[in-house]
Amino acid sequence: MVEWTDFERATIKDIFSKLEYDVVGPATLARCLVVYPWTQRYFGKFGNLYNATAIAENAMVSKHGTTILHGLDRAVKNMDDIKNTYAELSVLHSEKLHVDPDNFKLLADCMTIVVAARFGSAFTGEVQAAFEKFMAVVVSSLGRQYH
Ligand code: HNI
Repeated sequence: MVEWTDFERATIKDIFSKLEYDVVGPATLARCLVVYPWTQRYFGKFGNLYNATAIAENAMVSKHGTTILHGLDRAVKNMDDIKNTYAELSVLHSEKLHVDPDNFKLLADCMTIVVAARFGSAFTGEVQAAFEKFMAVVVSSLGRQYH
């Protein structure tokens, strides 16, 4: 069971309440697909991922990025039980989608960069620490059902 300080709880709620899911989600997934091109292999049916511009303009990437953000929203709303909240999603990524769990961390890193860019100087070291802790719990929970 993960312990959260009042500051961490407040910071996570605050960040997500200010994020536009349909902007940050697409930007995060697009960045992941550009920076770590091997992650494209899971999105074969998304069509043109030929270069950074194609990825940024790909409507399926945008839609799925938004879906991922809504997936994260469930963790924000269940901070005391992220592991169980993600049990089914972990099984899906493991058994059906066969996503290498190392990729969760890569996506989390991309999201940190996107969020940092949007928050600017408000994204202090303490805020980053809280955000990265939250994402680490997400990554670990999504990887729970792998064996
Ligand atoms: Ni992920 C589907 C959430 C990381 C590849 N993913 C989903 C869905 C959610 C979701 C929600 C929709 C499930 C459903 O249809 O019931 N994914 C998340 C979250 C993270 C994450 C919260 C990490 C923070 N997924 C990743 C990563 C990859 C990935 C890193 C691959 C590199 N996910 C997929 C694929 C699908 C998917 C592929 C199915 C897409 C589709 O449209 O069929």
